[in-house]
Amino acid sequence: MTFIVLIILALIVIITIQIGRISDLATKIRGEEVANEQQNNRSALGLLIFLVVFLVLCIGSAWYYKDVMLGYGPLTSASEHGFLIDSMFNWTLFFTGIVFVITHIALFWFSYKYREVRGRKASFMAHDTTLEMVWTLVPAVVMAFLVVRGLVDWNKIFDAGKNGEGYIEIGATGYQFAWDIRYTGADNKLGAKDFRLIDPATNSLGLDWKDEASLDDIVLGGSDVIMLPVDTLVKMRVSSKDVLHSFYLPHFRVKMDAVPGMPTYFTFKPTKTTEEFRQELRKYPEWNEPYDPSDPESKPRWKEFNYELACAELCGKGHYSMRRIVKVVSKSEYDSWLAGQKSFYLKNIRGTENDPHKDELFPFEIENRKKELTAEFDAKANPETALAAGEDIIILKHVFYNTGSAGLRDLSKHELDNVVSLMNKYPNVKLELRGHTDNVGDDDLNMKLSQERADNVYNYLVGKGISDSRLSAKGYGETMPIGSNDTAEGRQENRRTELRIISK
Ligand SMILES: [Cu+2]
Repeated sequence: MTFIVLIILALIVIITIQIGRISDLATKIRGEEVANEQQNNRSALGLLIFLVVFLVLCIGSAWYYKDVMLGYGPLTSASEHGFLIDSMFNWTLFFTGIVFVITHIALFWFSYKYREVRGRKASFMAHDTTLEMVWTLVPAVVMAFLVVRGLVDWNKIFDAGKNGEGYIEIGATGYQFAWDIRYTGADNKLGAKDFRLIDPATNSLGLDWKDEASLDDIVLGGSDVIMLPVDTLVKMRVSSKDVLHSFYLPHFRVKMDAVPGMPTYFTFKPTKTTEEFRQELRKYPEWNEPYDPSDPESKPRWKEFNYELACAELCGKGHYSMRRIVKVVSKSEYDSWLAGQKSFYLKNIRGTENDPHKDELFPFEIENRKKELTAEFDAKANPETALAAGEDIIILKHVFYNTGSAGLRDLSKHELDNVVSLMNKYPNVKLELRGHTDNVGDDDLNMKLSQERADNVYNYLVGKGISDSRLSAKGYGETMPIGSNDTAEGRQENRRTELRIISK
C-alpha cells in the first residue's frame, strides 16, 4: 500500500516537472507576456472555482453533521440554563458565519477581479473615513452585543439558587484518574475536609470526622452511577487533589475546571430524566441503528444512551477512565435511592481506631439499639414462645467496661436502662447475668474479671430498682467462647456480657 502511494507521489512530481518544462518551452515560442496573461486568467478562475466548492463543502458538511453537534437535532440541552448557552453559541455562530462567508467571497473575488491585466494600473487611496468607520464600528457593536449577552447569561446561571430556591449540594473531587462523588446526606450540608487528613487507605477525601456535617456524607464507589433528581437545582462543588481536571457534563452544558487548592462550583438544573432523553433520541433514525454495529440484533442506540461525566482536561495517561455515567431520575426515585445509601463514616470509620467519636454513641445509634434490644427481648421474654437451647441468651452489645477492669463505662447505661424498663415490662422474667472474656491472660484472673463485670451489671440493675430475687450474676471467664480466640474480631466477640432468661 505504502509502495503504491510512493509511486503515485513520484509520478505526480515527474508530471509537474514535465508540465513546467513544456510551459517554459511554450513561453519561449509565444512570447512571455501572452503566456503570463493566460496563466493569470487560469489562476484567477481556479480561485473562483475553489471558493464555490469550499463554501458548498463547508455549509454542506455543517448541515450533514448537525445532528451530532450539541444544541442541534437530538442533542438539545438537558438542563435549564443549557438553552441560554446554546442560544449564545447560535448568536456567535450567526455573526461569525456572516463574517466567514463575506471575507471568503471578498478574498477570492478580489483575487479574480484584480488579477493582472495588461495596461491596467492599481489606483491609490490614502484614506477613507467612511470605510474606517464601517470596519471599526460594525465589529465593535457586534462584539459589545456578544459580550453583554454573555455576561447577562453568565450572571443568570450563577445567580441560580441565590433567590432562596432550594438546591442540593454534591461534591466532585478529581484525581488521577477518577472522581470522588460526595452527597450531603440528610443535613443537606457537605462536611468540612482538610488535605492534611487525607489517607489513601481510609479517607481519600480528607473528610473531617469532627465536623458533624461530615458524618452523614455519602461517597460513591468508583463505578457507581451518579444519580441526579430531575427539576432540582444542583450545586456542584468541584475540586481536585492533584493536577488540573475539568468537570464536564456535555448534555447539561456544564463545564468547570477542577483546580487543586481552589474550590469552584457550578449550579444547574437537569430538566429531562435519562428515560425522557432516550425517548427524544428515539425519533431519529440514526439512534435506531444497532448499538453494536457488528451485531444487528443488539439493542438500538437510543436504549443504550446515558448522560456522562467526562474529564475535559488532558490530565494524564488514564484520563479516559474518568468517565462516569450520570443518571437523572424522578425526585421520588432519587430520594429512595439516597435513603438506601450508607454514609462513608458509618460504613468505613465508625468504631475503628480512626473514629474520633468511638467513645460516644450518637442519638440515632441509641435509638436503633433500643429498638433492636426491645424486639429481641419481646420475642424471647414472651411466655408463649418456647425457647430452644441457646435461644434464651441475649447479648448486651452496648455494655462497655474500662480496659482490663470491671468498671462499667458511662455509655453502658443506655443499654442497661433499656434492660430495666424491659424487666419492668415483663415482671415474671428472671435473668442470669453472664460475664465472658477472651483467652488472653491468666485463666483465674479472667474468671475473676468476668465475675466482677457480671456483678457490676447486677449492682447497676438492682440500683435501678430491679428486685435482687430476679437476678443472679456469674462469671464464666474464657470457658464459653463464641468466636475464634485466634483473631482480633473473634476475641472481641468473646469478651461479652449476656442475659440468660431463666424463667418467664
Ligand atoms: Cu482528569
